[in-house]
Amino acid sequence: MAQRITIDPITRIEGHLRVDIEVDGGKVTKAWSSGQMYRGIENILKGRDPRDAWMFVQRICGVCTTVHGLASVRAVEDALQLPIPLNAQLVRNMVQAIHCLQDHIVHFYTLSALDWVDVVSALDADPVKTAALAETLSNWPGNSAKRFSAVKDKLKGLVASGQLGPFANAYWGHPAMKLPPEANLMAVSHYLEALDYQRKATQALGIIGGKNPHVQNLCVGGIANNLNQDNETGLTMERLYFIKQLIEEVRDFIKMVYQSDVAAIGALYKEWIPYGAGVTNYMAAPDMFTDVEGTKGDLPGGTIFNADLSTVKPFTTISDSYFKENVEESIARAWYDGDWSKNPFEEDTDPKYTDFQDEGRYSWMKAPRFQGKPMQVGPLAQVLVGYAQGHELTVKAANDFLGRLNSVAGTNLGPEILHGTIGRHAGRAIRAGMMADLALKHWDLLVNNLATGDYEIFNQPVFPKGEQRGVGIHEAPRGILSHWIIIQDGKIKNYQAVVPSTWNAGPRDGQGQPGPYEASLVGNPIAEPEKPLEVLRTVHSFDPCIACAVHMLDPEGKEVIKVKAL
Ligand code: NFE
Ligand code: MG
Repeated sequence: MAQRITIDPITRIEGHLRVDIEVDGGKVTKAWSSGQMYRGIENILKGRDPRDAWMFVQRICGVCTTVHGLASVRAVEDALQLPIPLNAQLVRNMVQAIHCLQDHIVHFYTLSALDWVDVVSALDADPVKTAALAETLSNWPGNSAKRFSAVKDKLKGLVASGQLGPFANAYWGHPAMKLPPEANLMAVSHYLEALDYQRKATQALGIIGGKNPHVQNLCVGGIANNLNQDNETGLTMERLYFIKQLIEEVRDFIKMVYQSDVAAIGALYKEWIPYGAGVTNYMAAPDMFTDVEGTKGDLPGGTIFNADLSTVKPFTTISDSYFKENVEESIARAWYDGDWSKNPFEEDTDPKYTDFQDEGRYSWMKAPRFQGKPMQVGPLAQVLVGYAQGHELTVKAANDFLGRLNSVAGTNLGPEILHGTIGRHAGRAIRAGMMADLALKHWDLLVNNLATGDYEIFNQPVFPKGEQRGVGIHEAPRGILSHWIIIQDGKIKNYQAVVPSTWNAGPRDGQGQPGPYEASLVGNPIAEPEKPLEVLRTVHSFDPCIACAVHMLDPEGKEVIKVKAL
């Protein structure tokens, strides 16, 4: 008989996600993904000055701190048909890339690695054998027997104290944990090192943005960094070189540690490769533009349907009509008033809570659809649309990664293995390396442009009478983000954010089609229903951010098992 399990909350830090599953015969047979919080930021914006919106919308999230600001200024600039100076484009790109480095490192180590890594088992590891294992993966200086021994001692102390801190509340000793003790010790050591490297990225972003989280250097029409090299308070060469050094250190960590760990975990858990594919329609935004018009992006955008890479359809511009004309959001199964599916320009956000209804409404998230279909978004989508187009940087990064995974696994697998839970981690690790390369490329482009004496940062926005509409598209760490604005006589008339985690975590639509989280869980094995580790693996692989996705707690349900997974 099917057993009902409710996991509420599910995320490790940012917890407004509830997932319900039915388990039958040791496998998930049905799943529901529910956003448990309503914030209404889209409504707060109505009537405000469009130049202020980016400051408000950055508060949608404390994780993807910059992306809503970027999408917002782009939406207003699209509405006004306002170009920005080249320096502004390049500085924004560095903001995007550096933020993404921090975000991907935190996701893997802090938010999801412990679904695969058994911290307690690391206590049984031999530090010398751990160093030998790590040496087969990379020459990272932190991979010494001395360091692994010190980490093991630190861990012993933690366990003896009974105060596990960030290592409390996990499923240690779970039968689905398969890594040998040495791999666990190596990963715990890298978990601790990751804290330093995410801080370096944060520091670089803080210097460019003036503050982190929530950068202060954007504005409609450009950026607010003083680039004139005669002044001492702006983005001087000294600061730029310090930023470059930080990016290089983070790049080395990503390529020598993060990518190796994901390749090793993918190889050592290769029985997991078939799980978690779910929705295999993919979409990514073009981004990291090197021109003022936003037509030449270093990150490729496009769509793929039904896991078939030959269906790839690129979209290339910052204001692509293929994207804008094909997006709708459905509220048929969400806690909003009405029963429609609409283009975001036509939408409203009018909350109407019922209860958690399995066959009715059960989430604060809307259900975004592209040409009526659910789409999976995120680093994997971006890697696949780039790979399918033969995009040079993507193809090289993906092939390098697959080579590393194959060498640990003793296999010869291709990109077809990327559809699924392990594949989403692989996609993110591949993309993190690409973004590190691009951060440095755009640093060079900026410094070379400054060398020509061009210090332009801002074009003045002018708001004509009447109505203007704009869309700001951006490839955030969790996938394609779009902000949709209608301006009337210089004030915001309507504002909608269609967010990566809404694409992935949204509920069923009016046709009953499940969203990507829901579809990805069906068929996952469940070894112990009281400890649904496998559900965490698949959901965490998307990097959930529900604060973003919904922008009150529900009463008790009728579930058989209710667990918290922190
Ligand atoms: Ni709150 Fe975000 C990203 C956005 S949501 S983390 O990346 O937009 O998916
Ligand atoms: Mg929205």
